[in-house]
Amino acid sequence: MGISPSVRMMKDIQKPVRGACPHDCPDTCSLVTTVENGVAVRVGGNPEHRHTDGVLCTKVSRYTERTYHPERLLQPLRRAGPKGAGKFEPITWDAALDDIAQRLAAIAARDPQAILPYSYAGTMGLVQSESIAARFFHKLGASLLDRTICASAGAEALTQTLGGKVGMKVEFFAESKLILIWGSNSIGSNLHFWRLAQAAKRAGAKLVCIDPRRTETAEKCHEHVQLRPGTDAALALALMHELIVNDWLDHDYIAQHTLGWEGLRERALRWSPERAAAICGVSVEQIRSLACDWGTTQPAAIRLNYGMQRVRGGGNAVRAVACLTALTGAWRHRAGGILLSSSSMFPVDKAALQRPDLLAGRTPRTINMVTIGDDLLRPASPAFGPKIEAVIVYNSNPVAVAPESSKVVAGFARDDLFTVVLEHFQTDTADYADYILPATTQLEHWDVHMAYGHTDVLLNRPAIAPVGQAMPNTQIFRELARRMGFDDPCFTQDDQSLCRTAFGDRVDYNRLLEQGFATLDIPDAPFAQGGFPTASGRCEFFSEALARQGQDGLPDHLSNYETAGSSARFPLAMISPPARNFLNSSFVNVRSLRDIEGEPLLEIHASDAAERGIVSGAVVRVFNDRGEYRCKAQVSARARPGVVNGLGVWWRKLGLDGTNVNQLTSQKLTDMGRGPVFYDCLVEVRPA
Ligand SMILES: Nc1nc2c(c(=O)[nH]1)N[C@H]1C(S)=C(S)[C@@H](COP(=O)(O)OP(=O)(O)OC[C@H]3O[C@@H](n4cnc5c(=O)[nH]c(N)nc54)[C@H](O)[C@@H]3O)O[C@H]1N2
Ligand SMILES: Nc1nc2c(c(=O)[nH]1)N[C@H]1C(S)=C(S)[C@@H](COP(=O)(O)OP(=O)(O)OC[C@H]3O[C@@H](n4cnc5c(=O)[nH]c(N)nc54)[C@H](O)[C@@H]3O)O[C@H]1N2
Ligand code: SF4
Ligand SMILES: [Mo]
Repeated sequence: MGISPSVRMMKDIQKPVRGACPHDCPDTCSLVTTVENGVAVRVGGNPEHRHTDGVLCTKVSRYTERTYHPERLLQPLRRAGPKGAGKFEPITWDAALDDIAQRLAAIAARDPQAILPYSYAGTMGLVQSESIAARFFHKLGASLLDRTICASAGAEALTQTLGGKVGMKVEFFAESKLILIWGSNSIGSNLHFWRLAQAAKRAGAKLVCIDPRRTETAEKCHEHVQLRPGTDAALALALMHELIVNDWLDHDYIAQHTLGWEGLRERALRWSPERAAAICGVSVEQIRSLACDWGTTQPAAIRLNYGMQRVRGGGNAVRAVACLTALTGAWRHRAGGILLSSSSMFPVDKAALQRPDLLAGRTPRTINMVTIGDDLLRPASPAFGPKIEAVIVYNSNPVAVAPESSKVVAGFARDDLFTVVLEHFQTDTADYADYILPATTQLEHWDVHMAYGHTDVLLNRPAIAPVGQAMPNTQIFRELARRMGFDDPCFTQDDQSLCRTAFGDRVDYNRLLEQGFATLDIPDAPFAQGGFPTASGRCEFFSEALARQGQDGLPDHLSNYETAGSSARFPLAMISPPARNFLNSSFVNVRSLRDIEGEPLLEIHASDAAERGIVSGAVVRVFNDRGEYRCKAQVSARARPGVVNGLGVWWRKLGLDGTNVNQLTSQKLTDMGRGPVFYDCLVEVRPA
């Protein structure tokens, strides 16, 4: 059938094969897969890679269970029932690809913008995410996708403050004397950072967790600031207030390496600890003592994570927190500063991988992946452009992970929508496909990875041949490109060559081939002498760029769209942070991991539960004007009064009533970066 993926030859490898964990996790571990007679028998952590240190999380330690899962998709499937019913029949690759190419060509002949790619970070690999796929959609002239579903508020905020997704080198947290773990459940979602925090703790450091949920991480820190969701900027501004009135400032660092100090000073002086305490729902004393710790301890560092930017004011909050590091000159020490993401430190040649030049002067519209629910239901209009007629989904499960699921489901259920899903499993999204195409996993293809929680590049070699008839995403798009008549040689570039293209000469590829990873050459204390990658070269308290967009140039507290206490009908705030044994909606179908998580749960504080006659184990209805979701209640000290925690992100079809927590979340957007506000959501809970 004319398909010969370059990875098909990997057969009788006996020795361990080095790879990289593909998942959307800051740790990007180096993997070692043991293969016997062509079968992967064990996936372990590489002891030679210092950030992995020989250890993997529970999820990926079970990778062979996922790879050889009895429900793994092994052949292309064509819909054989109504949309969403999940009924499919096998079809050959050639028949599937021929038909898909014909359907896309017909739509493209009218307006290619009616075709939409939908992808995120199912794999973070630079090759199996946006390389041939991006080239394909650029050549087609399809709608562009704004990939905002996770991190764009924080990313934009960091860019407007520090100049990019840059920060401390993670290894030096082990030498910090004070670590604020802010909006991050490190034990659950950043395990290898937690090991560094533990090392710091053993050496005498104080650990403080700032999180509305009493997570396993919060329990193990010296202090837990259990604030209301969406109030981090108020807390950060009050900390600044205290730094100013107590003169815990590095005046020299502020003068030389920051911009907008006078304005920020004036703003912060309006945020007394009393004012912030009332908004955050924490005590004045706790704010004062945290400020004293931050103002008087060096080296001091902040591990910020994305949990705190999933609210209306998420961008402002990240800016406010980032400013704290320059006020005290924390950056002077290699163990001081902040780390949210290290992505911008990687010299990736995105243009070479993705080839935006293939647009050839066309400027297709951009669809925000957060509002896919509304956008799939939108008719053609001059403002919107053509109705979306086709969606090609890869590396994502929007029906489960995108907000306001009832709309997302209604959109994907449209009979006049042509949907193709490239997947490992028949997910909630795949149930709505016209065609499901089986994709290879990380054990079966080549890839190269950057990281967002450390500064090493990793190479992933295939350990086994593709399972069943699975093909790498790249190969599927090559085959489609050929059928669409795209004859530019960039469509036949193979995966190993793409791995080289990703970094060009900027990373030693031979080193990657030899040891599986290569460390970027970055100074230990990158901003000790300022030199931020902003336009001014300074840490920008005041952002001219934001002011030009009509935004407040200084960070401020913006209250949530749905502020706790503002609605009599829906009095509880709901956050939906990740479950430890799932990764977003990945792994929910892996039996042994699902068994650890049990069932979809809503953690609720004893006082809120008692008021409603709810006991642990009871099935409850969680609802608001957007929908209703049933799950089990757990009366738990992990929840603070007034806030319920609906742990994510379950497959809808594996829940109690065929929905999940995103039935309740909204499609509103953050102040910066057009991101989602998953944790800015009011609900009511009743026994079912
Ligand atoms: N095991 C596991 N690991 C994961 C993931 C997963 O699903 N499971 N997801 C991965 C992904 S996609 C990402 S983006 C990363 C990071 O994903 P994050 O969402 O940053 O994940 P967490 O580190 O679990 O931290 C979120 C924490 O923020 C808290 N939080 C919620 N609202 C607020 C708030 O308003 N303020 C503050 N201060 N805290 C708040 C939550 O209670 C939670 O403990 O993790 C990745 N790692
Ligand atoms: N309520 C709520 N919703 C959330 C969040 C939350 O905290 N609360 N978190 C949000 C965040 S941070 C994120 S990042 C998004 C994540 O949303 P997604 O990026 O959609 O992540 P996953 O749910 O893990 O789905 C990824 C899918 O890609 C598939 N996949 C993996 N590798 C490959 C491959 O090589 N080829 C192909 N074709 N497919 C592959 C997997 O099987 C999986 O089904 O969810 C968001 N949704
Ligand atoms: S999910 Fe994270 S911690 Fe687990 S193996 Fe992958 S990179 Fe490591
Ligand atoms: Mo994410």
